[in-house]
Amino acid sequence: MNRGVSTSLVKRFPDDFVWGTATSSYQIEGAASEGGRGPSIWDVFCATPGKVENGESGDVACDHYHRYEEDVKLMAEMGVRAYRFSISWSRIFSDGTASSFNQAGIDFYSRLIDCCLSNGIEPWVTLYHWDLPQNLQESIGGWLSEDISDLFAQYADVCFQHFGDRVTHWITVNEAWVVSILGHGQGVFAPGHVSNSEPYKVAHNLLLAHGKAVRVYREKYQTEQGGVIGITNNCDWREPLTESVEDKEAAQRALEFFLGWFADPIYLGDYPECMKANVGDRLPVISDEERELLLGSSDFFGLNHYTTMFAAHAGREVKKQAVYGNGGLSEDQQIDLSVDESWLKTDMQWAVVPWGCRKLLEWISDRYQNPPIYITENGCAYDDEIVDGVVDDQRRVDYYASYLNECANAIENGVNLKGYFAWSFMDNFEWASGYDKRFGIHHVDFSTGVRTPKNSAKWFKSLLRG
Ligand code: GBH
Repeated sequence: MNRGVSTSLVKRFPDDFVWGTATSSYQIEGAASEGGRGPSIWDVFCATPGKVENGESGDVACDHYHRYEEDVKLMAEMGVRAYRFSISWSRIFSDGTASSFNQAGIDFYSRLIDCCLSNGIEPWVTLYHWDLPQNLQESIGGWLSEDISDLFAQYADVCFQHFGDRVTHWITVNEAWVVSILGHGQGVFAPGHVSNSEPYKVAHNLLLAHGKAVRVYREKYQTEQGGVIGITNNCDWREPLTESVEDKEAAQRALEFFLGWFADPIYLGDYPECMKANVGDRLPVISDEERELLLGSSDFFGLNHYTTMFAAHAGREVKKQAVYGNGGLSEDQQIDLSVDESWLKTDMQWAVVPWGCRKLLEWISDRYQNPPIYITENGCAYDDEIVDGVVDDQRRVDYYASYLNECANAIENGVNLKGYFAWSFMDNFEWASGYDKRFGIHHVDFSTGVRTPKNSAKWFKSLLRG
């Protein structure tokens, strides 16, 4: 283990830097039909043949619903100060609407929050990490509906009301890009739609949902409760393939389509120009009223980052690429993506490119006037096994050490990075990839539920002790 590196590494982060780990409800909780929980679009997607690897689902997952105390203790043992988890909307409102309010759902999250606090861990709560109540999909069309943003705000309101006395860090929506592109463009995630126009509508409604939830928080709770609220977006870095002006513009365009799509409306008041030009009337127009709702609606910049690709200008004829590797609706972007064959790859086949993380942080800092940034997810999948009670995941340790090194470089270059959450606290249900892809710093034996800290968890512990 790399202890020498770790002690000098941690000193390059400010004293009040927030160190945490992250999970999401559907990926870990299990207890799918317990405690009054209604079905979500992921239950239905998993039950659809051919959608998820080995036909797996989150029915049991890590059984965190029953084992949360043990999990929080393992976090405390590691020395992290924060735990980012998400609330399952259909545990709070089983059919998605206020008339189906479920006290048992409130009680579960209330116990979890108390457990975090009594272990010295700050809860960072995400309100939407993809598990939309199935009834809202069926009855109104889910994120395509004009009504969805108000329903989300009502659900958020109830969460603030019940948990806001103890939760002071809120994230409205996790990765609107994934919901839009993977859920409604490529159809590889729930609800499984394939379209080149739905993603833009869905994205617009997700932004409005975020904005309306923030407005409720600010008007009714924030002053009294003194918390902060923001949105978390995901972005892979895009490096120009060559020094040509065309490729540099292509990489910039790719970043604006990826992250600017969601961050520009919030920080700059409108969608990026290149999106308006290329997407035309499939891109909704942000009205004056909506601009006012969105502009300045995030107290911090939440960022999930995993990997990097080269971007090149593709002209009119864009090669059809593998579903997972085409970076969205690539034909709208006129982008060709590629990777360097020499880059290491994780089990997701995502390239390990630490400097891409620094460049992305610097890009965000430049474009959005140096906002406070929290990396709310970063990590990698490797399937290292337990041997004699030890999981020697050196590749994961190397990944974290190298990405954190670039985070420290970014801070030294003036980026206002204030926290970092490792994805994930434990191996879990990796969506369409099922249980094969292990992102945890704790190993989970899915037949027994037994958790084992991997060497990466021990590495974090020694890092944080420094
Ligand atoms: C996150 O999304 C999710 O928030 C989390 O729930 C999930 O478990 C975790 O990541 C791990 O997957 O195929 O080379 O083009 C990740 C978002 C978007 C990151 C697509 C990688 C594709 C890289 N991902 N991107 S590539």
